Parts: sequence; C-alpha cells; structure tokens
Amino acid sequence: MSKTLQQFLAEQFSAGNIDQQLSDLLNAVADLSKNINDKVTHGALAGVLGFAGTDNVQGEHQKKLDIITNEVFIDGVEWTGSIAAMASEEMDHSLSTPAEFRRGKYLIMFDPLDGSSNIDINAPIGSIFSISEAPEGKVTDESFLKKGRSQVAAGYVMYSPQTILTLTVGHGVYMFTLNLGTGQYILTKENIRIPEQTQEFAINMSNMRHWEPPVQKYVKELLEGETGPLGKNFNMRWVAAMVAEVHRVLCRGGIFMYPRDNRDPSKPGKLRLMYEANPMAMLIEQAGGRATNGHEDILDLQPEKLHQRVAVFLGSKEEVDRVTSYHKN
Ligand code: AFP
Repeated sequence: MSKTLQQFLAEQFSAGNIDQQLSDLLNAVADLSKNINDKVTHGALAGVLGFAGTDNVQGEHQKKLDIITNEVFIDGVEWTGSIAAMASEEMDHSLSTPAEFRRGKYLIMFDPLDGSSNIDINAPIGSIFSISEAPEGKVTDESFLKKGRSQVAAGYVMYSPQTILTLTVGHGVYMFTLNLGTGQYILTKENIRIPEQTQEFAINMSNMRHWEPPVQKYVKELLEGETGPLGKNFNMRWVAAMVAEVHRVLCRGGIFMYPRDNRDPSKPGKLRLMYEANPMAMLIEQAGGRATNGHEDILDLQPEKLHQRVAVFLGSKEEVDRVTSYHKN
C-alpha cells in the first residue's frame, strides 16, 4: 500500500525527528498547497491570471496569484497552534499569530508563488517554505534572521504536469506526488541523492555581460565543452522558476546559478535568502549536493534583512565546488 504524507509524518514523529506541532504544520502546508494547486490549474477559468495592480516590498509588480496564494498560506497555517509568526515575500513585515489562535513554537517563511513570470504562460511555478524555531517572547522581523543551518524543515510544492511536494525535516529528502483523485500526497521518491558530477547547467545567459569574472570564466568553460578544460560537453536548461530548477537538480543532478551581477550593486543577486535560497540549500545539502553564494555555504550566511538577496550556486558538488573555487582566486 503506498505511503501517504500523513503516514510519513507519523513515522517521523515516532522516530523523534519531528514533534506534534511540526507534524501539524507540515500537514497544514500540504493541505493549503492543494488549494493553491486548484487555483493554479484553473488559471483563466478562475479569473486569477494577470497583474494585481500593486507592487511588493521588492518593488515588483504583483500578479493576482501572488496575492491570492499569500492569503491561502496565511489562512492555511495561522490556526495550527504551531507557529508564533510568519513571513512572506509578498509581505513587507512578519505577521504574528493572531490572538484568537494558540501561539506555537515555530516560525514559517514562504514564497507563496515562485516563478510569477511563468503564471500567464502556463509554465512551471511553485511554493517554497522554510521552518525554524521561534524565540521566547515577542517576535519581530529580526527574530527570523537566523542562519539557514538552523532550519528544522524546508520544502517546496511544484505545480507542473504533476503536483509534487518535496520535503526535508533534516533526515533526507522525500518527494510526494498529489493524487488528484483521492486528494492525498503519496510518497514517490525517498532518500534522494544528487550525483556529484553533472553535464547540465542552468543560468540566465542574457545577463552574461553583467557577471563577475569568476562566473564569466566558469560559464565559458562549460560552453567550451570537451574542447575546453572540463573535457566534457554540457547541456543547458532555464525554466525561470527556481522550484523547477531545483526539482530537476534533485531528480538528475546539475548546477543552477543565479549570480550577483553589476546591474544593481545594491542587489547581490535576484534570489532572496530567507525564503528561497535557505530552504533550497537545506534540500540540496540533505541530498548530498552543495549550495554557496560563490564564497561560502548559503546555510552559514548570517542574514541581516528579511528580504535580502543573495547569489546562488547550487547542485552537484563537483561543479559547485569548482565555480566557488574560482571566486577565491
Ligand atoms: P519571478 O517570481 O519574478 O518570476 O522570479 C522567479 C525567480 O525569482 C526564480 O524563481 C527564478 O529562478 C528566477 O527568478 C528567474 O529569473 P529571470 O526572470 O531573470 O530568468
């Protein structure tokens, strides 16, 4: 009989890997993702496509689904009794659990819909979440600013041909496929390992002239293939949704890069540390890969702002080690 997410979480609880509050929170995230999946798959039929006419804290034009999915996340976790507060790409500041609900021991951060530019062209999108322990007493934005290595759980839901929830609670990486008929998430991949070597890379090549020299050098070597120093040919992918890139890396290896570039020195990259890079870095390391900002492991970075950006190099260890070493020389 196939194992459901609920069964998996009950086993993790029995093994002492998670407590009841974390189990309840993860079950709630899985449930709310089904709501998001329903809205995403109905698209134009549900009138959820297009721009909302507002901007988020990043100064980005929000899509209707960005706002809708943010509300779905808030409504889906605030009542669990598992969280003290939450933070989101779509909210300027963190939100403490309303007084009507029991305060829990965890903080949750999320990008409710990653890949917004893919929404209106029916390309892959996803939700990313990160969970850590809350401090005693009042929670502020600063309470969230802990190194990624302190996360207790991280994961994403990818909305694509299949709806797949990928999760780690610090003891390996597991994937669950949503059975639309029964509404259950079924375990379909376990103890995922990323091959140390790869012949596949992902980067937005249109930004090449803005990259720093180590990235210019590395990508040039990738393009030289077997005629260059790496001695093998590489394939390229770019899906424009981090969830889809990370999913591919977990499934078959590869290196995904979103480096800092010289366009805007105030923005050391496009991706956000707290609710994109950190949760993905936990998944990648738990699967035997590596994730750095070009200089050090992402999980060891001390956050300074809730919405700060970071350069990201993640995936097969051999290639992430290589491009990171180029930053040292
Ligand atoms: P949007 O949510 O604005 O589409 O950005 C998605 C993202 O943050 C990340 O998921 C992608 O890997 C990356 O940006 C794509 O960036 P480009 O639009 O520069 O290709």
